[in-house]
Amino acid sequence: PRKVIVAGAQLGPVHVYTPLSETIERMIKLMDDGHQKQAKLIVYPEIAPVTFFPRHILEGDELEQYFDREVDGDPAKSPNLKPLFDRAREYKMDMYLGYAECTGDDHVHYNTAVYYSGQVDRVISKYRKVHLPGTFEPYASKDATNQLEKRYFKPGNLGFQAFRAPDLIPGAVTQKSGTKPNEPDTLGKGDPIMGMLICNDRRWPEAWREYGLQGVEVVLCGYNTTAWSPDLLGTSEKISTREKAKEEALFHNKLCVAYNSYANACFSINVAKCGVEDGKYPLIGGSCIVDCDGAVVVEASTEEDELIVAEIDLAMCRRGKEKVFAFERHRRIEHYGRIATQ
Ligand code: CDT
Repeated sequence: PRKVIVAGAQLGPVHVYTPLSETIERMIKLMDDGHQKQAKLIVYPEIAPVTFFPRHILEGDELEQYFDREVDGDPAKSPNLKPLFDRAREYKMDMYLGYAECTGDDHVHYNTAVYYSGQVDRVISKYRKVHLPGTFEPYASKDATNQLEKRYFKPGNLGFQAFRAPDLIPGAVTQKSGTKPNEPDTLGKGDPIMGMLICNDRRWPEAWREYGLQGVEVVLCGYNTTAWSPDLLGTSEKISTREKAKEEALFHNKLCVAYNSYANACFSINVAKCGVEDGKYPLIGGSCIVDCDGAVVVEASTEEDELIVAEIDLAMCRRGKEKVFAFERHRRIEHYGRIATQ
């Protein structure tokens, strides 16, 4: 067995007026809870510490206040985020942390997640959101819910790089430096292979498959998904009420993460920021940990701060990766040309 206890730290609403220190405190409280429950990895939502600001038209300092900058090339030293890394260090806990990133030298904005290894006390991987949803210009109607990610972020430039989480599982064979993540001699025995996505990315099977082809065992994904925005999502008779639209958004969330976990024989930890922000912008909850057969292992039951925890056994991934449906072995790439060329 390759067992590890993992946690998803769902966050309830964070409003424009919520002080950052208050949200960081809430996040730390969830980490404390995870530590008590012996979690070795905690996953936070997309742009976790602040309100989902891309719904607003902002510029100058009003916009910049939501972005974090690395210090000496290290996100763990960024003043706003540092308390989270400090606590994770104390607990030797690994952490996926989503935040809005402003690069130091050239001032580029990305929607970013980093993976901090509590075992080696270092940020060992960074992912920048590739699939940015929404529009550059706001909708004309002042009642519309905007999603101005194309205005505020550049598409991620780091691709989908799987990585190993050192010593996350006791007894795993440590990789020689320079070993590729899916090197066959240790596949299934080495440190676990991880991949990161951010929100909208989870709807693209190509993104998951990029990780699947690197032997991924756990995909981590934080999200902020609006529960009601007819402008963005379109309308139909089927989703004519707020309640029905939310039901559909929750259904599509689960559909994506369950199917793609199955199709790539990996676990996934999917974590929402949710509830109604600023009294008028509803976000779905539905945080869940999914196994490599596509089954939901545990799911949040509220739209508030809530920790979901599960012990997962990564040895279970071997069946899907090695037996009859092994997607890697039986693909027919000679027929897939359009996927990468159009
Ligand atoms: N944050 C984010 O990427 N949200 C998108 C919603 C897009 S438009 C409703 C998502 O895919 O959940």
